[in-house]
Amino acid sequence: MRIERLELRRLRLPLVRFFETSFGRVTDREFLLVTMEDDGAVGVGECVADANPFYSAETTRTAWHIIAEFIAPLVIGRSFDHPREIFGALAPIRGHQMAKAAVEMAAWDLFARQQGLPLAAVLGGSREAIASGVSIGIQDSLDELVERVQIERAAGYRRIKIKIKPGWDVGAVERVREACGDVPLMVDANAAYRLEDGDHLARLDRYDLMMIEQPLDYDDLRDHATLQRRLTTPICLDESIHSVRAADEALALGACKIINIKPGRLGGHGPSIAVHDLAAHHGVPVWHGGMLESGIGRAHNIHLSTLPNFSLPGDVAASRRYYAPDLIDPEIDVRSDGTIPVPGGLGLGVHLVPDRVASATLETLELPTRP
Ligand code: OSB
Ligand code: MG
Repeated sequence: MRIERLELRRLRLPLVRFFETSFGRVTDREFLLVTMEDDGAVGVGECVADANPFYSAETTRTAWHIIAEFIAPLVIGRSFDHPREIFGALAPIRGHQMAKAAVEMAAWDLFARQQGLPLAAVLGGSREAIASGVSIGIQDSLDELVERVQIERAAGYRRIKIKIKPGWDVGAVERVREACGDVPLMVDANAAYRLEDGDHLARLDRYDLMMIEQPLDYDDLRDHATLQRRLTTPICLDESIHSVRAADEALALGACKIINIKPGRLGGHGPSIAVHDLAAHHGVPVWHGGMLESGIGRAHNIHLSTLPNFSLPGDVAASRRYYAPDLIDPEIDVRSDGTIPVPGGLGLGVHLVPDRVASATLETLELPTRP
């Protein structure tokens, strides 16, 4: 595979429904698409950085800068035998995992198409459908929260995650348990608590939650390890697992019992497979997180979720929960049993609808830039 050209595109899409986490409410989503070309073959990746640096330090504009000025010169005109070489080729650039992932993942799609294979096969996955869960944001009232949980359960989703923050935590879980019984339930705090809140968080232990995701600070493994010893509920780490090494340290410290894998947070499919394998080696299950992706990122997530240690339902749900219409055709849909079939065909197995992409586009850049 020889990377001839990249196209960078910044887009914005309105969300079907607002999404609120401990770091705020969003009503639309800004993201980048990276298109990679080699001799007429094309691969696409999505950069999951947001317009703001609240979930991670990266933004759509830092990713644009890093891809255009630093990543493109390292890959354009170069040949790679396999896309797993790309992340290593980007090692001179410190951090900026989401920028790296967008390019790396486009290369996996391109490579799979050139090989005449579905992306899942190239990634090493085998299942033909994935188990799907949903992430439900903070609502305006507990009644609305219960209503959302009921709607998603009726749609078939295999587990429910609710976002929590101080003031919207134990009471919200109690209310959902009262109204919805023993649904498979977990919570995600997006780093909203401190170790001093340990006694308060331990009140969640009585609700039989599958896990509590990222209760403490985004880069804090030590306090998570301390907190895990005080909780019976398993801790799952999201934000903290920003590299294969961080995963290794978290497992060594006992900072978590479950890992959320997001290829954007780790630098692409290559490092995600490494974390998947490492967790499996420790007997730790993983599941696939979500970043409110458009159809391109969503399709990448589905293919990656076919690896064997993705043994818990993830946050990869149907397109229509997010965008109407999505950028791709056909959309990603969930079946009534809560599974999503892996798109067939070559590479991602989905295609962009050009006029939808055009109307969502804010700016584009071709690399190398034309004189
Ligand atoms: O913490 O998992 C998270 C969305 C944006 C940023 C961070 C997170 C999320 C979600 C939504 O929970 C997952 C999804 O439905 O895509
Ligand atoms: Mg999370």
